[in-house]
Amino acid sequence: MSDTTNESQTFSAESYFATQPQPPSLAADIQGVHEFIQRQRQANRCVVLVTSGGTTVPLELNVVRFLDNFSAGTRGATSAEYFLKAGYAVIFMHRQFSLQPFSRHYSHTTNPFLNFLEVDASLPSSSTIDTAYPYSYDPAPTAPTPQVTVTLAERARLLSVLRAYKAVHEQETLHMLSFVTVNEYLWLLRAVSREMSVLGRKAMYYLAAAVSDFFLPQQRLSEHKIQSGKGNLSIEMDQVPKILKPLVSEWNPEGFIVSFKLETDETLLVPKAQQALERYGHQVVIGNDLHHRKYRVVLISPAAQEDAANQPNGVLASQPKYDKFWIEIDPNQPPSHPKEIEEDIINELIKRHKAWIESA
Ligand code: PAZ
Repeated sequence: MSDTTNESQTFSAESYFATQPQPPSLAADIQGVHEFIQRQRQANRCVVLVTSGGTTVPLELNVVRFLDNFSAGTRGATSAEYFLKAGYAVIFMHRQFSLQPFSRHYSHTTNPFLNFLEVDASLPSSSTIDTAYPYSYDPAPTAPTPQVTVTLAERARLLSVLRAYKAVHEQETLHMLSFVTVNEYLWLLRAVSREMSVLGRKAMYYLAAAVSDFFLPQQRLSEHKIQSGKGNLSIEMDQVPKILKPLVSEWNPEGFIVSFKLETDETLLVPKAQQALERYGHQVVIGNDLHHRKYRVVLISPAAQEDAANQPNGVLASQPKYDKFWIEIDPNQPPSHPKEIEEDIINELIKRHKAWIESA
């Protein structure tokens, strides 16, 4: 099928929000964010918005097919835990069903939690129990209650994850929001950013989600499933507006903003990250390449400018415009105590955020 779509246009953030539909759940989502931020303000906490996971771009209104962006949500979920550990309150805005703080340790693909559970050996064998109570939550009252325990080797780790998880719940410092499409992501980002502006410099943005650069405006979407059988499919997509621009200049100019740049060609990391800083004027761009992202990243930020008055001859030598700060860990981590690069990234960012608040 040939489905050549016409009339592509360039969307500014303003024209995007004027023409693309607001998600039905937005008002309720933002009410929850508003209340969360009020509580954190009263507790005098810094709040970080962590975005995580990939966005989709539907190709049909009744969606069967969509374009997706690569991201498991590991960076975001792991980073959120380190922010929480450091005393930050976290708004975790993630792609539905991607990894989440704490539960990520027992992801069904890499580390299924059922592998760490065992049934009390004094009871009948598991096959007997299964036959007696298949998937039942209500065993017969006369039957002995099966005792499920965690394997000895996993107890220490589970305990520390569980304690951190319970503490966060008790303190109510984690607020979850989810999106699927790039449209939901953009509407949420704008609304959450505006809510966070009351925090002034105490607001941090950690934009780790992998956001599509292209989308199909609602007005050009086919209502029903695109039919095959008529040859090639050709779709012209529009560019997603550069959302960092209004975030930095309008929605929360006081916020400490950290964006990510993902490349597959490592030589592009530094120039592309510098280009993003130049264009948007925010605080940090973290460059990472697809294959080494778990072991090596580079933080690019505007260079601190020397004051000419402090120079002996009152003249400044030409200064670099950007600082580069590499963070690396050994890729061969011991399985019992693996170091996570996010720990070092978050420590560095918190140091810089503190300086940013103090320099106000
Ligand atoms: O979620 P994950 O751990 O699999 O991947 C993280 C990442 C590579 C998506 C993230 O670090 C990142 O670079 N996000 C921004 C991607 C972008 O340039 O749009």
